[in-house]
Amino acid sequence: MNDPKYNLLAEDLDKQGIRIDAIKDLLKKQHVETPSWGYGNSGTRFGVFQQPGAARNVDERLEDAATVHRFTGIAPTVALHIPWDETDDWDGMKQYAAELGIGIGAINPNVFQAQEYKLGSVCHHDSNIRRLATDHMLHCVEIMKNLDSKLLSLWLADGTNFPGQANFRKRKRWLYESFREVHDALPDDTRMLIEYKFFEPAFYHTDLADWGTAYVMATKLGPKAQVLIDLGHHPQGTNIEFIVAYLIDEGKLGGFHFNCRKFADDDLTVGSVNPQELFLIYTELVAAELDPDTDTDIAYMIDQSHNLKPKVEASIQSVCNLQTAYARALIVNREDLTEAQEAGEIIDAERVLQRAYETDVRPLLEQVRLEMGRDPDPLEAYRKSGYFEEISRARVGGKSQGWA
Ligand code: PSV
Ligand code: MN
Repeated sequence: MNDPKYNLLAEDLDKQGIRIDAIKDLLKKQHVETPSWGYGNSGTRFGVFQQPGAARNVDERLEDAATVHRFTGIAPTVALHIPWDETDDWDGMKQYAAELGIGIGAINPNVFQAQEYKLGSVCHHDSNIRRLATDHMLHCVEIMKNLDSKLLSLWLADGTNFPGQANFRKRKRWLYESFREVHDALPDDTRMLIEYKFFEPAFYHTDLADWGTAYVMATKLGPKAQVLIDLGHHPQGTNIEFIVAYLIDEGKLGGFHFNCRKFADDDLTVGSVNPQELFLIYTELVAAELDPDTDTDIAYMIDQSHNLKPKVEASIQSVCNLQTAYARALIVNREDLTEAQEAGEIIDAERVLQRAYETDVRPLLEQVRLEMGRDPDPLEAYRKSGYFEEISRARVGGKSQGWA
């Protein structure tokens, strides 16, 4: 028997002409990728903290990602960062991931950590460094082929810290030259996602500073290039839902990195500080998803590497927050919204959104999880499973993966 709260919600939606079964189907198809780098020890630039049970190697990172999927049911892939997740046995990795019940998602080249990249990677004034960075990206394209990955996710730390430090226009052209080579090496059924960041680690300028710069590059490169929005990478006050709508309408939104911009390097829980903003972002995403004339293929990924919260729990919490935002956006009464918009009724339009946002979607999500064969409360179920105690006991020694 269904929970009475679920039945009430179904009735209310039905009265509005919204079919709960269709919503449940979409919720069951939701796909959120988690990052391998979210499972190893990490920190801030002031220090790296050791967490009990933190993954020490790529196998353990895959195991944690699979655990998040086991309890949430909607996180079936893991993104890799190269060279952090480099191996000489890609087939073995693919097989191990499959045994764990997950697949490999986006491949993220790292052209920011090696000493050579101190003054930039593909925007460096020295052509040897640019070659090194481009070759690394091409190497990642080969890895994609080995792993059947369809996404190359590119973020550059390139930028400058001082006026006059470098020639902006030359850097722009070098960036394009390198991305051109990478774009052309990509198999036709794959995409490169271009991620921008307004600041950090460079603070005077960054070479891909905002959605506009990423959009120009993606457009010049061609159909295999799209823009990736990382929620952490904007100036405070930016209206991200507008960027989402704009890029979707241009066919150029390819991916998302979810987190929270209250923390500069993007590592806070998505939806914890500003759940309403997340709901408004999802409202735009769902609008496109429901529009038969709009073709979207957006890769939803979390980009968080927690150093205070236990990592697997934080990932489960984040995935569940995304599920909540999606559910709320799905129950927006689109007809009423359009009617209010077209009548110029601002208060009514806002009330349509509020009605969905203020709805308690927990009974719906619990029902969906039960129907998917999962526990209705993924976090509690994880806590009771003993996984954390087991990894805390087993994973001693080893070292943190990237930031130490
Ligand atoms: C950079 O801040 C970023 O958002 C990029 O996506 C990186 O690949 C990731 O974080 C991990 O450092
Ligand atoms: Mn990111």
